[in-house]
Amino acid sequence: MSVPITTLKKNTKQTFVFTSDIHLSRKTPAITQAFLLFCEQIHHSAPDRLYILGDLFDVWIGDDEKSRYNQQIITAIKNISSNDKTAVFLQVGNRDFLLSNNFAQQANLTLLADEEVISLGDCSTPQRILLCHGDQLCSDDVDYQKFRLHSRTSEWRQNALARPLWQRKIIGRLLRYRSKRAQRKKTLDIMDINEQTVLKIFAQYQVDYLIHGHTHRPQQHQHGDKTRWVLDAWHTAENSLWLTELPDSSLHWEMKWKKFTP
Ligand SMILES: [Mn+2]
Repeated sequence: MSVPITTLKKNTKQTFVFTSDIHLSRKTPAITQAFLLFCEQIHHSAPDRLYILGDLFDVWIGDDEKSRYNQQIITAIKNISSNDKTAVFLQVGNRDFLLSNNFAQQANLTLLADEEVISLGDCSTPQRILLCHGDQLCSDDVDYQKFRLHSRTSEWRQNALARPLWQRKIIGRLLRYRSKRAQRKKTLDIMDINEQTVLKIFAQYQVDYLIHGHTHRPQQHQHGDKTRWVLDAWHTAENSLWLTELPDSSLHWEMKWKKFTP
């Protein structure tokens, strides 16, 4: 298979790539194919870092589900960093929050906390960037936030993972069904980010930029002098945000979409 290679500009210092909400599932082979190709392209174009900001999988019921499908994805991600250049980082999303160390080890990636700050640019005045999946910003969705708090405790986690795989599969399906049904009753505003929560998080982490996914509403927003990038979900196109640090330490941002090949 010939792989189109994105050539990185010469003389750039570092390049980071961000993506999220791929929602990998056996039921959507076009997305799976696009993601496998994306992994190959990242391997070849060799940016310094790839960040996957949550909802890599449409559902994840535990690292112990060793299906051929999951293994194929693990192998593809592992192959990225075999170029000895690209480090891969992963945050969990609301769909795959049971992803854990075992998966991370197999895929040779680093699991990040739900909120992670990175910095880039001039060392005397680096630009600070906050990364998160984005579900924690939707604070108007009170029911979901309650579930989020509850399901992220180690007690909930241990309880859930102690159940046999077949039971977790059924529970996973049930949760997705319930969440879809609940979403139908919620207005679009409730499911979007809350502006006050965003301003609070900018202040809390003292960052200049925020990058997240989850809402599936790709956009570049300004909040005063702060910038917020929202990544798109992979419905019909691959979506990624490329951040390049130029020789003068300034940052160049580019959102890329690539339609799936039919
Ligand atoms: Mn999500």
